[in-house]
Amino acid sequence: MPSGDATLPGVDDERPDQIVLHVDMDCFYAACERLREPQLRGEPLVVGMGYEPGDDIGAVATASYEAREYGVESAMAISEALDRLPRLDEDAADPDESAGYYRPVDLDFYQSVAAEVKAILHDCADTVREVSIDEAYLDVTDRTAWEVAEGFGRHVKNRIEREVGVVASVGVAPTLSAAKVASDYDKPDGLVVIEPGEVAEFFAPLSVEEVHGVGPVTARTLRELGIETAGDLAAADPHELVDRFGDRGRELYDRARGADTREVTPTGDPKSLSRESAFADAVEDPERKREQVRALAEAVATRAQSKGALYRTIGVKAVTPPYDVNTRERSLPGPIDDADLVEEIALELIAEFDDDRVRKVGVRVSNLSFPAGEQARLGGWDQETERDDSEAAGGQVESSADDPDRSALADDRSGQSSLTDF
Ligand code: TTP
Ligand code: MG
Repeated sequence: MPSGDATLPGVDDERPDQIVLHVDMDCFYAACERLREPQLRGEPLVVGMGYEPGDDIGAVATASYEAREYGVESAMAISEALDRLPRLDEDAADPDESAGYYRPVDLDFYQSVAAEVKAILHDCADTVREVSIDEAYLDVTDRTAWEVAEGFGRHVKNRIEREVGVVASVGVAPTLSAAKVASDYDKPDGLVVIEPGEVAEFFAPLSVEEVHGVGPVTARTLRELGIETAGDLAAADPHELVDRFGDRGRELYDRARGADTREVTPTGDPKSLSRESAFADAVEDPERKREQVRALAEAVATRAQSKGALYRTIGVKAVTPPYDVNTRERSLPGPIDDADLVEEIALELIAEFDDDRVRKVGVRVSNLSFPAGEQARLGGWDQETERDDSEAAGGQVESSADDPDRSALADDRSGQSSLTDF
């Protein structure tokens, strides 16, 4: 154990209540090629983007681990890869031992393999965030426990290998960033579990480059300050880091400590869209409640429209002191996009609480459908992320037994940027 451990600051923003599993496929494109050409297994194999068989143009998309031994890396020019690992003459009677196979990218095929993997992941967890073609986060809190988390991780790995024929590396940890570090730690064919309370210790010996957001330039500056490892960064004076890097300094400090309070928010269509707003003090005046509901109804309807969503159910929420969450909803015969109707129904539903003291009101549309498909929703993200970030910062999110779509609400709030920006 490194001697500095005793002085490491504790990470109080870990989420021991959450079990996150991160999956990242090993040399994914190469693994896909090996599925349909089993003779490529165990061989050095380079998959090239913009590469034509026999040519030397394009860049390396991925290299098998055998090819990486020759110094071939993702994003390297094919011409350079060929210098390091000559192309095998596949027709030769006596193939050269120190040459490798080269194949062009076939994204459609890789996507079909990825879809099979993702189907297994969705079977292994209710909440899955797909990050890229070969990478996803799963919230497996309800499916396992820390005592048996390694076995669960192995189960996921084994299912992928048995049912699809490609190998995944898996990390299990209490936070998303630690789960990602864990899946990368013992690649290929890795399975690493970091238990709650062990995150800071696990991060400590890693080089600063492993801390998300630290590139080569920042790493050099940190080294000049005597900061070589994530542990050094975690033990550094945060004020000094802020002096040197501004707000980013604080962020890097937190990341080095493994602090990460994010939840796994699912990709895909939201199940509901909602807006809520708290009063400074509980309000009895029915007109003030109505005024708030009108504004929220309009905001929700506008957001649904920006996402190209139709809804069939309109609901309200009224939180009464001390903290009772009451929800009412009404379903329509068919899907609609009608801001006036959202307001009208929301006002009728909230009338039941006219005589109650209410500390918070909300409006929600659910039973969503997206007739125009993916494209129509893309424009909604940025606008939504901005607004939702400011709302999330207010800490207004609450959990409640009679609010089954809370995970969908949380998804709305954090938006896409929460993962990619971290
Ligand atoms: P990665 O998961 O980064 O790489 P990998 O799966 O090939 O290897 P590892 O075992 O280290 O996870 O990326 C997934 C796929 O994305 C990869 O197989 C090919 C593609 N890709 C590119 O096309 N260009 C790139 O620069 C990188 C990094 C990946
Ligand atoms: Mg991968």
